[in-house]
Amino acid sequence: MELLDGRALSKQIKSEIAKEVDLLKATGKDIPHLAAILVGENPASESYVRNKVRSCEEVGFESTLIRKDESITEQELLEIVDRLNANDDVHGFIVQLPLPRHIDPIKVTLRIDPKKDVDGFHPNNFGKMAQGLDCFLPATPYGILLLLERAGIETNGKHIVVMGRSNIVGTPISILLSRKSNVGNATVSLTHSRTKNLTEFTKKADIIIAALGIPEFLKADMVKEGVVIVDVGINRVEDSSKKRGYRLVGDVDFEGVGAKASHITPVPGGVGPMTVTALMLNTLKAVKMVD
Ligand code: BQF
Repeated sequence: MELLDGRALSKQIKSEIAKEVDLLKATGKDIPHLAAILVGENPASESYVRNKVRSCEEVGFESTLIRKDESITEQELLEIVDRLNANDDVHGFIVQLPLPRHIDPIKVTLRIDPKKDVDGFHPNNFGKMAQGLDCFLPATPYGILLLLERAGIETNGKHIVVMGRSNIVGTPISILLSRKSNVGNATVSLTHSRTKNLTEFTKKADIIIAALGIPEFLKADMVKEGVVIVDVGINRVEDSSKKRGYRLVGDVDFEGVGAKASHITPVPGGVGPMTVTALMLNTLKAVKMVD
């Protein structure tokens, strides 16, 4: 079994981005600037936003974190989005999800200028993605494509089973992998909570993308020998032996499935870092779009 080391690959791609930023700086071009809006105090969201700010520092981007109390109204949040849309100093921005229940994430996403939508969640970008047009790809699917590409994993003609149909992972990655393109040309089965006989699909899969959000759901007896596993899950499970009181596990039983897999992403250190790096690539793309 070979580990698909997202942390190592991220580091490499970030050093490539840093070189490009040095070149931008040397030629008097704009320094890429990413802004993030964080509402409330969800510990996981705080850690994700910290990762993004730290990555900006590593690649030489400017970053701005806008923190708001969870009592902020939807209208106030929309006004911040308008302000960032109009601010020429900010090339791209994200609204960290999830949002408090009284704020409609769809309404907020629709308000983001598609040219600054570095998360690729606006229907304008999603539609372009589905049609194979140039756009911001959603960060996690983009990170997965980079990981498969750089690891030299062939997708052409392969049977890929995607588990989970969310708008941010399962649905877009299934579209991307079936496109007529590099790291595409696969035959994709998109499975979900209503899929009957799931194991009949997973046992035939050459590659499995697990993004269903259930800790250690995929077991060894559900996969064939030599399968490639991409584990998108990030689940906190109680663990009193850790000083934080929990540990992170994916949607895949790493020990059992890993023993049969040809390649597998670890959690942490697999898809997660690639997601953040893909966001950096989208921000670099956003700068190039303005000048
Ligand atoms: C790692 C995310 C679910 C819902 C909203 C590195 C991240 C995570 C893990 C990270 C994620 C997940 C992010 C690791 C951003 C990925 O070492 O394994 C980085 O920061 N992520 C997010 O912004 O929103 C989410 C998952």
